[in-house]
Amino acid sequence: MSETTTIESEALAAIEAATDLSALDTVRVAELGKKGRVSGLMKTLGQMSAEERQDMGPKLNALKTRVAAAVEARKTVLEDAALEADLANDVLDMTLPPRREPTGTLHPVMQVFEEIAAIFGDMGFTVAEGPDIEDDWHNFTALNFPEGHPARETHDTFFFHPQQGDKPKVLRTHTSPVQIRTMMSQKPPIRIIAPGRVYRNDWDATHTPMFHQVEGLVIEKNIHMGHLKGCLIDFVKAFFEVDSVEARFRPHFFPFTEPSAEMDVKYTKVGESIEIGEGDAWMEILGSGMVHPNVLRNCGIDPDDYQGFAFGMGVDRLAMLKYGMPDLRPYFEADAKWSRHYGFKPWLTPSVSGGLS
Ligand code: 2NM
Repeated sequence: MSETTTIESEALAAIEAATDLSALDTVRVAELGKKGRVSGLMKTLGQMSAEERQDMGPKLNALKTRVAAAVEARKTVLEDAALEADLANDVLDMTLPPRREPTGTLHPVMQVFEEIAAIFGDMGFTVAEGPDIEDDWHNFTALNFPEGHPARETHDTFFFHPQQGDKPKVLRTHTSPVQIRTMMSQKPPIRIIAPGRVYRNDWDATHTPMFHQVEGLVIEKNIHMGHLKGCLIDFVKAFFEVDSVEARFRPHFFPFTEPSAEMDVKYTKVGESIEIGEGDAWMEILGSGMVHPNVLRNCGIDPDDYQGFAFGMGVDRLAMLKYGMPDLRPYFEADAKWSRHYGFKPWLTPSVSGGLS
């Protein structure tokens, strides 16, 4: 009997002394487990006489119950203490944003659209838009492409099936029809850029059947080639975020401008990437020219009163140049890894004063 009292008092002391749940469980196993001391006492019942068993059975059972109850009681205390400790540590930072930052990104082409709009916006241009499906007149005729003129064939046009003998509609091959619509519907002075998708039936390593352009148009009194050059040099400096750019305007032909010029800028190759502004090689960056008098007349503007300049650039290639993307194909593959690498935070709107990129 004294052995049972010793075991009980030792067990209860060990239970009280357990300071965490795993220490308590060690005590429980040592006393109540299969090979535990209390279980050992229970096994002695088997060797007892019937009378002894009648006396000791209830006593040992009661002891086992008391020890088990002590374990449960201690467990509750320790669990409560653990919860209190967790709650004390679990500080809620009310300054954290209520939503996680979005994981989606802005496509580099859209970022470059925004940057270009910010730069020309600072120079007093507004953004104009028009339909992707155009008629022959807005896409070609008004722009001084004569019927059957070979320049029409250089555009690899996508034609729709003609409806009731009409001339077929086309997917616009450039955003110039937006300039035509603007000149038809607004009085000068005009300063617009037209960003958007354009379509040509051409698909190889450097051409996709849909690509992105920004064109621009200025119509005012006494506008000349000097305005064109100053405007475009300022644009290139702002876009590539450099203090100086060496540029040249190389004569070219477009049906809708006269004279026409392509703008080249000096660049340097630094390893795999390219730095625009200075260097030993020329890179073509955009097309431009003084709006052809026929185009002005087609839109109801008297070329003796108003002159204008216009320009156009391929945004996909500008984005590749600025952001060091070596390949055009991933633009259209929606690869999340590529988007995370080259994409932009969609809530950071570019501005010339606040930072473009
Ligand atoms: C270019 C290059 C040069 C252009 C001309 C016109 C319009 F409508 F005023 F005649 N819009 N865009 C133009 C001029 C576009 O893209 C390479």
